[in-house]
Amino acid sequence: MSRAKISNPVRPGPGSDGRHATFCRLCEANCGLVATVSDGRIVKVEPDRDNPHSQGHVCVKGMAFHQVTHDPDRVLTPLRRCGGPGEFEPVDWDEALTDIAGRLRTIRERDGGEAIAFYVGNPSSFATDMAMSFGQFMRALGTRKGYSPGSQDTNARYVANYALFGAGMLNAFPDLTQCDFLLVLGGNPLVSNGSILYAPRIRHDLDAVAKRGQVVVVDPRMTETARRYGHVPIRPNGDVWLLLGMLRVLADEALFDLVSIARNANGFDFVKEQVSRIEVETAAIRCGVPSETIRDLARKLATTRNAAVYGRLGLCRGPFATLVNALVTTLDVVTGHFGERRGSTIFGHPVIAGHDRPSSGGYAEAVSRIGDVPTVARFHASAIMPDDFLEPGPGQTKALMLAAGNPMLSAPGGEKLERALEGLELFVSFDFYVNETSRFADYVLPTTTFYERPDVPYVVMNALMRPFLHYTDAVIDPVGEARPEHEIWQEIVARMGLEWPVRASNDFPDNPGIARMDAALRGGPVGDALGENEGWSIDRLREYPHGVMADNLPDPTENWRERLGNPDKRIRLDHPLIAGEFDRLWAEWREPEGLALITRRDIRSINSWMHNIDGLVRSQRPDLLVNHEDGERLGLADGGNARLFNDYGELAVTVAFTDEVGVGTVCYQHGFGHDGGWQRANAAPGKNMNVLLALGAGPDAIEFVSGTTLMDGIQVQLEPLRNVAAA
Ligand SMILES: Nc1nc2c(c(=O)[nH]1)N[C@H]1C(S)=C(S)[C@@H](COP(=O)(O)OP(=O)(O)OC[C@H]3O[C@@H](n4cnc5c(=O)[nH]c(N)nc54)[C@H](O)[C@@H]3O)O[C@H]1N2
Ligand SMILES: Nc1nc2c(c(=O)[nH]1)N[C@H]1C(S)=C(S)[C@@H](COP(=O)(O)OP(=O)(O)OC[C@H]3O[C@@H](n4cnc5c(=O)[nH]c(N)nc54)[C@H](O)[C@@H]3O)O[C@H]1N2
Ligand code: SF4
Ligand SMILES: [Mo]
Repeated sequence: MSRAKISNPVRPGPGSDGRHATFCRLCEANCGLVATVSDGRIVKVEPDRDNPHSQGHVCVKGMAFHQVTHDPDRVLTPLRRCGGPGEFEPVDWDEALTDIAGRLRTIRERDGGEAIAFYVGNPSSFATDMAMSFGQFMRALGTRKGYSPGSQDTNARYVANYALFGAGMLNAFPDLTQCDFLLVLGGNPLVSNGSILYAPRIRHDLDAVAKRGQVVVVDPRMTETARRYGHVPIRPNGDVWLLLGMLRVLADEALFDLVSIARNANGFDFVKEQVSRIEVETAAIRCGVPSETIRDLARKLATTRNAAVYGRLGLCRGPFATLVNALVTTLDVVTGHFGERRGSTIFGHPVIAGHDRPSSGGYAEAVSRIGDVPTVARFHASAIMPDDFLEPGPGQTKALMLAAGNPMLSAPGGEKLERALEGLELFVSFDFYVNETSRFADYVLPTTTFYERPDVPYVVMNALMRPFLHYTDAVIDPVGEARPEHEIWQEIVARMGLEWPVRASNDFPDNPGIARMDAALRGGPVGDALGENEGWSIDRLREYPHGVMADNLPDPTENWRERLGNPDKRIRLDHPLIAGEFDRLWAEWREPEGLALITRRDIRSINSWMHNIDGLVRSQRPDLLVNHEDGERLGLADGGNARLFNDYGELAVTVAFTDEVGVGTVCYQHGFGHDGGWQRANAAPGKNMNVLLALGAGPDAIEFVSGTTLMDGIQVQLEPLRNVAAA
């Protein structure tokens, strides 16, 4: 067949002309791509049909990414602030690094390492060398103060993992390959392509589940996924009641799988006791899902052999986010759908030694200077960041190292965060754009895009549903003066006269991240034990440019209990942290008032970026979705402008009437409101919705146990805005 020949590129070597098999690193799907290089530039990108995992699946973002690599607005030399925010002049590397190293040394000697904070953003998860070396950079500087988007994303799931499994980073996910009933809560995989769910062809997987059985999507919005498979509308943050209602049905109708529970879990009596405190009818009223639907869902889950409950982002940003995540797992456990059976919720194929151990991301290893909020996976809650930068005292942040993040648009903070960033003594951003955050930096140092670095799909390697392994070389050499992050960091450390904490590896002397990955792979359950057997190493993966379905991975449902961090190797349903959250629920839950705001994603965007690509951004309309009834009641006009506001902030929005959201819910796309060095993005409509978020460690700002920013279902008000342009 000619296809194999056409799309079977060899590895021409970084920068060489020809076709390079590689993979996209924008989201967890890591789809295979084939990039054609001519004269050092990527001139064409195709889906890699020979990638045995993604099998030719891609989305519009992956097909357009080379336009970022070759974007005329890309930062290609180091930039130094020379005026107000966003005013920069080019500076040479040597001068920039010498000045940065000198100023860091002064701050460190005067105020200690904790005066240097890091913010490491989402794209770092998809860059092995960055993900695996920023911790080394922090160690070299003597600081443990890291911020990340975790408190806008996964924290609550990690804390639930910690309580249930004794290991924060040990993620479970639905095994779609054999699942016959899937209940999705707060995820929109047809747009996001799945999160904590490594399945690039996810539509095919979900179609197959639906064909064998049923997929039901619980979401306040009729999402793309809900529309295709089946929708149960819910009030924002109502899930805690839906899940408790389902558990109550199981109790009333004796539908628990007692044998499986006895085998796998502790604390079942505690669960029954909590569940006995709520009637199904009360739960139904609180979540806005009819009691008959709650009963049907519970029965269906209990009586389908291969079934799973999957909750994601929409369950991770409410006032009881950790409890809700724990209840998702509890439902699986008490119906016999956890761990031990393919087609249920499982841990992935273990690939890398220690990837999911408590030491690679535990809980509460430190607390924040302000508010005593526990760290999750070693990161602090973003809602604390402005106060930490502004409030004097021991440990106050004086210098910020920002890598691959844009907290001005992605985290809470608004004008206060602006002030906090401007007040820093030193602020260095590692990015290939000047974004809304780095416009406040003293330096923006140009880094490489994914086409300019070697990689493995590191972040998904502990969530393998299918046994896939992949490695890519860099496709092209760094563009302009761009350099990989780890190289810049090592250079800064050297110029400070400090030691890089890890010795260079003989096999990958120039890349500590890939070296660490290689060691973890080779020493792990499928590794070659450093050449002792036929297992995997990065070198061997090099022989498979499209990636490979590995044949020697253990079945993830065997010995799965051994992966639990709890010493008795059982799931703990009654951890004190969960019990505490139940107490809080019974004491603190209040009927929400007013309009509740939620977020949506678009297939053409990735968080706050990719908006400089005209072909992706020109057709996007980040309008506020408002139910017709609410719109009319509030005197709004479809397509008209409105003021969206609450106690914390306000923004002008364009309103679109819809039936997609129910009465009482409004929905906006995050990541807009551009004002950086990206010309096309700046011209796009849309505002920064995160100015509406509360700050600090109080109960209106975060869910304390996980530091989660309260972001979904927050209370807002709306009023017509006439004669003012919203966009
Ligand atoms: N195209 C695209 N893909 C992406 C991204 C992107 O920006 N664009 N971002 C990537 C990232 S960083 C992540 S973390 C993943 C996230 O991927 P997913 O976890 O799939 O998250 P979302 O697509 O945001 O979907 C969350 C859903 O939760 C719903 N929701 C909000 N509040 C509630 C609630 O209280 N209860 C329930 N049941 N649902 C609620 C929202 O309406 C939304 O449909 O996507 C990744 N993929
Ligand atoms: N209201 C609301 N807010 C949200 C969300 C939401 O659903 N609603 N979602 C949240 C979620 S899940 C997430 S993950 C966060 C994301 O929030 P952040 O991680 O803070 O920000 P991003 O939008 O991902 O910004 C990424 C930046 O990294 C740069 N970048 C891209 N690749 C690289 C690279 O390889 N190296 C370097 N050095 N830089 C690179 C880009 O140019 C861009 O400037 O947003 C969160 N914020
Ligand atoms: S779904 Fe799109 S953005 Fe995500 S990895 Fe695939 S091509 Fe890239
Ligand atoms: Mo995310």
